Amino acid sequence: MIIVLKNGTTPEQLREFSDRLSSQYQVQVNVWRGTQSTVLGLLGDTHTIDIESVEANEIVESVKRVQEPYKKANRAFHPNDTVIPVGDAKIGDGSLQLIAGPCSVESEEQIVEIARRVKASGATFLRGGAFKPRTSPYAFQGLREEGLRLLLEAKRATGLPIVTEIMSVSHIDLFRDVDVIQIGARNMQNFELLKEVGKLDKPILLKRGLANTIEETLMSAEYIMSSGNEKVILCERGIRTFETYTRNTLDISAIPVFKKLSHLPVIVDPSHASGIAWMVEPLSMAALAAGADGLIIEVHNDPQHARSDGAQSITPARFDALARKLFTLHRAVRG
Ligand SMILES: [Mn+2]
Repeated sequence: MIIVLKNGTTPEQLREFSDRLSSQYQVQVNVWRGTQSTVLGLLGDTHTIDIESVEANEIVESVKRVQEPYKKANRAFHPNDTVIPVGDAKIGDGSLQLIAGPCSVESEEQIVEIARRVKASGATFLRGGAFKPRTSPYAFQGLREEGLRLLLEAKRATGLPIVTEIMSVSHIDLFRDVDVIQIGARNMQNFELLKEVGKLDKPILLKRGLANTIEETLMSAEYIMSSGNEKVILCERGIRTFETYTRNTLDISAIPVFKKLSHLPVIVDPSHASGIAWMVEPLSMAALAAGADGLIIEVHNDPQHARSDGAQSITPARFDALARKLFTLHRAVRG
């Protein structure tokens, strides 16, 4: 971290300020005195330094971080890829993980049938929403506890581990048998929720917010990890841009950037990124080619009558054809 001091800072002010920094934080303070200005270079663990409080000091002209503000999620401190085992699957070990299932759990027949079909096509996880974050309070809100129960039925029937979204800290106990807890895009910066799931010993699929930067996403991962849970899976699901043809714009460039900056696995959601069923295939192929560890895809046995996100859901038959292409592409790009 580099701190530029204002002209006219007295030697006493400088000494007092640098003593305070080195005693308050685990840092070494180096001072360069120029003819025009004085610059401090802070070496050591600068992650816990609150830039705004440093900037508020009357002798400080400007502050610049030269290191990322996240540590546990940072590849610089953890060069090897993080691999997260769930049942027989390993997320992040170079294998292709396919998480598939309906937007919402609607009935036992629906979720069990879809689970059987996607498993036969090579899916390694079943997704399904029980608690649904909907834009309208009048839209279907999910089957809630009953939805979780039906997901567990589908898991018993197929052996597929389940991925489902949590929306409230008050629901944590209900999620004890869920294999992977999803934090949805709208809750990416619900910091109290992040801290609570950070106390669990369970993988967390953290979706990037629709208007959040890559660094903000990594800071949300840092919240979970700094609370004790290092099993975080990043998920790129499209961001809001000026384009209106697609529901969101899939940020393909986020995939290699996440991989460069962090050691955490990256999953891509082409369904919510596009909002259009026919785009799921090309976006899935692009994401895999760009280095994603897996995909989370909405599959419905009757998309026209789906209670949510029917327009972006593909049928089990289409998922089967897509999975074949993806496994072929995976062999080609990963050797
Ligand atoms: Mn959905």
